[in-house]
Amino acid sequence: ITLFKFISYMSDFPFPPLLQGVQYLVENGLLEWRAESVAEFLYKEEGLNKTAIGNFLGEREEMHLKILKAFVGLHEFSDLNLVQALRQFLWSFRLPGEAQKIDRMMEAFAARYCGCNPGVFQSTDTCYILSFAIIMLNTSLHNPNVKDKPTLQRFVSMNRGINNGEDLPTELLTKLYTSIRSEPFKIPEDDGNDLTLTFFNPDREGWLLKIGGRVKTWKRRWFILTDSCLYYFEYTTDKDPIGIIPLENLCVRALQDSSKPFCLELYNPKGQKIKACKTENKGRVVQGKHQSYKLSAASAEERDDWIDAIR
Ligand code: 4IP
Repeated sequence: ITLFKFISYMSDFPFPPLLQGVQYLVENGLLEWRAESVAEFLYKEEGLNKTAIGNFLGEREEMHLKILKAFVGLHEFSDLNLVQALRQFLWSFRLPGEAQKIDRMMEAFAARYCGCNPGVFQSTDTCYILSFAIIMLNTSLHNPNVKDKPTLQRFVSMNRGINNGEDLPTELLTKLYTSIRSEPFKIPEDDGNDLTLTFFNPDREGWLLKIGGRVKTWKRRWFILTDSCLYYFEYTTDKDPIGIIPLENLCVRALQDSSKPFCLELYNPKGQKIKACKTENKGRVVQGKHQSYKLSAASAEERDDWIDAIR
């Protein structure tokens, strides 16, 4: 799951990252390829990239439509007004930019809202249209580039006749308008997302030398140990790591090496290749190619401290 989060987090990933991540989990028996299971994973698992969730849910394929339906079904909208429900919904992923994707998601939302609140609207179409009107209202009221701010009267008249030819109650529209005016929608930002938090309070961090997997060159890398994972970066200030090594099932030991002093090695006691991932220069995420990771510290004391911390 940590690998998966890393993959989903890399926004420059060239193919739909969540799809690859989900496939990885399914192939390794960590997730069932059923709409309900995938939806629950996307809904509950913390630290996933919400832009990626939005794109994934907006896909047109049949399985994605089912997952979208199941995902929306996990939201409880009973007794919430439409703005409250939209606040909850729009916080659970980031709405994609593509019109057709937005359309599919808002249709699913409207169907769920009406299912939870029978009798509020005459049809799901009404709910769908009003939801769009509210999202547009939010932009008009809170985007500083929009100079002409719609009044309540304009909002009410814009929505005339949308309830199967009839008007919606003015009290309802007033309530929704006031709520949006006093508080804009909170949109999840994926910049500075949870991985930054992950690195905020590490178990240990510092410079180490690391030798390459295939090409045996030593590179100085900034290592962060946290969450049972070892991350390495080119610079201390980098936001994105070059690589991530989940430490589960690995062992660590001190090692003598003829070329570098104070070495330690991460290895798999079963002799298998280590499961890790890294980014190539163009931001593509690939699997690591290390049989073991050989690292060199600046002193014997630092080496031993790393070994203790990793253990
Ligand atoms: C590279 O050598 C670097 O040592 C890489 O380290 C390493 O990747 C590569 O291993 C190795 O070929 P050159 O830069 O001299 O080509 P880094 O990614 O820290 O820059 P790892 O997997 O250690 O990160 P392979 O196995 O990808 O070839």
